[in-house]
Amino acid sequence: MGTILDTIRGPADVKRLSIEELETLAQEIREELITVLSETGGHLGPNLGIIEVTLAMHYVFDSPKDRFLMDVSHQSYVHKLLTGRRALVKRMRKFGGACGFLYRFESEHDHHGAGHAGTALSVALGMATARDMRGSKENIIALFGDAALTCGVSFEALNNITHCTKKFIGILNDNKWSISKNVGAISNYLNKIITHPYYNSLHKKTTDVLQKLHLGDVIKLEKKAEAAVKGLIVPSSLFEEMGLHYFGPIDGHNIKDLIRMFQFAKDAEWPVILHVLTTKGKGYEPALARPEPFHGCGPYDIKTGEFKTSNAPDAWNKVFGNLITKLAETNQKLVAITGAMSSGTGLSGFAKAHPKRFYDVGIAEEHAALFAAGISTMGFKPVLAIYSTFLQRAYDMIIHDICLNNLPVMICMDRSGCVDDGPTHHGVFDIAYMNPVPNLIQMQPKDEDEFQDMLFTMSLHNGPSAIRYPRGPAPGVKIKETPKQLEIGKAEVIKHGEYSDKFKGKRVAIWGLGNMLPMALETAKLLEKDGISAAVINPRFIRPLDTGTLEFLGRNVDCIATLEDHVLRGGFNSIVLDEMHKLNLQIPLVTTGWPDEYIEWGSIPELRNKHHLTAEATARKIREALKVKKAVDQDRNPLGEFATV
Ligand SMILES: Cc1ncc(C[n+]2csc(CCOP(=O)(O)OP(=O)(O)O)c2C)c(N)n1
Repeated sequence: MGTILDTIRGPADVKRLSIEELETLAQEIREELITVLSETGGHLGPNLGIIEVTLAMHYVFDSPKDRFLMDVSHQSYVHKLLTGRRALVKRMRKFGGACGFLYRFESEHDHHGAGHAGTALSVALGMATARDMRGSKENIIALFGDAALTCGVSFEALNNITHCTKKFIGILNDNKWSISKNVGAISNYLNKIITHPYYNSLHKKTTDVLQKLHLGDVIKLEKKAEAAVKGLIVPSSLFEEMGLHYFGPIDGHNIKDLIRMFQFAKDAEWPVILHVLTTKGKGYEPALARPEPFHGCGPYDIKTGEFKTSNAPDAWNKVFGNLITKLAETNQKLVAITGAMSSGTGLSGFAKAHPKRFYDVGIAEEHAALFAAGISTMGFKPVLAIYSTFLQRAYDMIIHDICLNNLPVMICMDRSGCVDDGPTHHGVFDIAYMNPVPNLIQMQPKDEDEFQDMLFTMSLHNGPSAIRYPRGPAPGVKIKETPKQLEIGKAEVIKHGEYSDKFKGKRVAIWGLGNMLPMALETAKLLEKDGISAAVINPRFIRPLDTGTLEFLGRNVDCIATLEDHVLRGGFNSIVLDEMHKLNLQIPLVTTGWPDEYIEWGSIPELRNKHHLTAEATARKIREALKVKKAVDQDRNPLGEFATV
């Protein structure tokens, strides 16, 4: 027998259901998500928690005319299922499948793509303001989590709402969890509301009143009526003082109550904040028991909730966590700071081992960078561990506070390079944005052991330093007992080539940055089969670049190649090209990296293949470059000899 979910082609099909049918549909969606995500992985916990809220939103409002904004938008899977994207959701985050976030180019129901936290309220306010300017009537609804209130930008929006519009609907989805347990004073404040004796005693009364507000009633929210409803709901001075009309807490799993409250908000002529309580992972025992790993997870066994793991070596983030925890044992000045990503950055172990030197500041990268700057001025060594993509938020603080003041902050950029989440999460801009900043050194390790040496070197460096490393398994090399201090700005020649005249015209030096070094070695092997001699270099330092090694090689080979897990525009290659120009090295530069576009989601091998980040493609380009150089040199020199550079 077909399910109700089978009949849902779009929001119109949701609107014709009874409450009982909506409740059945909620259950079917739960089962669908648990099953699909057990194969694909994805944001299971947040989506299981938001099913009833999303159903009620589609029941009351008219998407796509009415606009739904979702903060981070990792909780948008249910919305996708209700807007004709069930087949895409079955291939969640896979190459050619659904984007794991709202994505404007995927559906007319997605009005703003996001993946970073704290954007929904401001974008929604922009839309509401534009609606008022053009005189149209659509509803703008911003759904944001309790952890979005740890982002300063959310407060910038709240502060601005009454100044811009009279009609605005915010739904605060409070499940007490960020990825880990939510932190900070706002979180405590929300908890106070929930545990307020008022709430418990009045909750039943509230529900009774809501029952009386008949479905389909158009409630004209006169001041009196508002007061009547509000009297039964715990007041919140935080929102009220900002001129916002707060209603809550509301049971976020009671579809009937939600529909009535949303209808009420729809008819209100004031900015409204609805405080909805939900349970992350609702309906799936393993996700309830372990909300943190099930926030965003890989494939799992449905019955046991165990994750399907591979035998790959430890991931870079885990290696980082272990190394920095170990380093903090001997260096009592090390302090680790995370912006709500303690497990993601691998710092959970550090938090346990050194609780007095660990700070989770919430989703507040700008604050985290300033906080680190402050700490560093008092003789401590802050380790600012933030994903490359989220660090974009703190760029001004890096330039204006950390580097201008030449402060010894260790900036550790996880997820540098492409990741499977897609364009919101790729860390492919950090070389470009770090390169122009004075005083900063930046590096990337080739393996775990060098990672240890680099962290050690950073811990001894008396100025700002940054290190980038990717997502996924590290190579799996053994880490030596005692780290070694590296010479700043010195590259490592992994393999020398033949530089003699015997190979003239057939010599290349390949610089493989960090996780691209194995591809550089593979490229060298392919070229050697054709009699081309290839040197392979591990740059170690992006800034300062080892210009001595570059010059030596540049004067002894016929072509230089760079490989990087970063966009080509402004990437490592452009630093090399710049130096080649200064050194007057007139030989071709072959570049491999990501093109000048937003890269989609999918597995890393699929993405690399599609965008030609492969050894084969690099070798092909090098052969071409050598051919062109030969032709040009012969043209320049009628005797047919190669011009020496
Ligand atoms: C700027 C930024 N920093 C960090 C993250 C990583 N992140 C993704 S979801 C999330 C927690 C969101 O919690 P909340 O807003 O309460 O929504 P919930 O997951 O509970 O539904 C975090 C920290 C991010 N997406 N953006």
